[in-house]
Amino acid sequence: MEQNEKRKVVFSGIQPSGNITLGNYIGALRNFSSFPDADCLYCVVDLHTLTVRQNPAELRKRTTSLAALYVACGLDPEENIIYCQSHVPAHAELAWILNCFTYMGELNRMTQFKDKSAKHADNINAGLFTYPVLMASDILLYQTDIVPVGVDQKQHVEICRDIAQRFNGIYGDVFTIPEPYIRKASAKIMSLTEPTRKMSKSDPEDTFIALLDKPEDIRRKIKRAVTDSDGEIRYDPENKPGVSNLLTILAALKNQTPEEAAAVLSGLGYGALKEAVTDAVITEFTPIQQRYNEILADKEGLNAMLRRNAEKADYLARKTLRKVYKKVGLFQL
Ligand code: AQP
Repeated sequence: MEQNEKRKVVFSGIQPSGNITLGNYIGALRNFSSFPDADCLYCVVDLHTLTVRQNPAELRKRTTSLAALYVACGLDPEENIIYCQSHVPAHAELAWILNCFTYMGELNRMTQFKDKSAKHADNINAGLFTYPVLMASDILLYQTDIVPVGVDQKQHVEICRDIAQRFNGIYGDVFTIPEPYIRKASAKIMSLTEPTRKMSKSDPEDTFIALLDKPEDIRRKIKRAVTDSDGEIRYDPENKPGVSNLLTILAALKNQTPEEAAAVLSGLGYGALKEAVTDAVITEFTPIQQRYNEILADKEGLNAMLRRNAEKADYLARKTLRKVYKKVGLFQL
């Protein structure tokens, strides 16, 4: 790297809105360690979870649990800024400003809003609608270059780019325009019971594998995963969504393509496929769970880490926010 070349900034976050799933792990979490030469921020985006009603005690517990999981998955908290969104007020402050630079029509097109409105028809709140603006603020506050996400979040990164370009068009180069980073093979893991739907942490337990599931639960859930009746192990997401989903999981964990994973098992039955997936998941998760238990045993150490890193994030976020306030004409003392 040239001496004066700016290091890239990576930002991503996960909501503590349920038990972290195999989908969150394959689509996002495990890709977070792919940027050794960048300045990385990994946020527990707790404010986002309030768009759906949460049990307060559960939310608090899941927030520290997710921070511990970040570290357990290999992110060194001295090298990466691991923190909690609500500990850095600039996220909510910038969101207000950017709300005033985002059109209703743009937000109306967001598929996540449509999906979540259908799922929570009794609570279609304004926060659910403006969720992408808060996400844009998360990203833009840190002058982020790269956003590692699963494919379901691509549309939100695109609207973030649009908002940033619109703002820069009026006020000059205030924000870096971010790029999504989506690993093709692992972009979308589907539900075990309804393999045409995304695996989601806020869905019922038997639809997903949680990163903290016990081996016997992993085995049971995969055993019950929906397949089909034709009996051939072949990667064909359109006609064989269940089998293809299992192949995607296996391939992602073994760094193969789904076709390669299918070739290894060719001629065998679905029992063998499920056995292979179970072994791969348990092998991957066991060391993470061991580290997680160690980290969680030192609650004070975990809290101190979160406090230290929130201060670092706050310092960076304030720099951008001051610039934004000045540009839009807010009087500052
Ligand atoms: N099934 C999935 N396959 C691949 N990637 C996935 N991600 C989520 N589900 C899958 C990725 O995980 C990251 C964290 O997502 P989030 O917590 O911010 O929100 P989400 O996308 O809405 O995740 P969930 O699990 O579906 O949460 P709920 O149920 O609360 O809505 C993102 O990078 C996402 O792409």
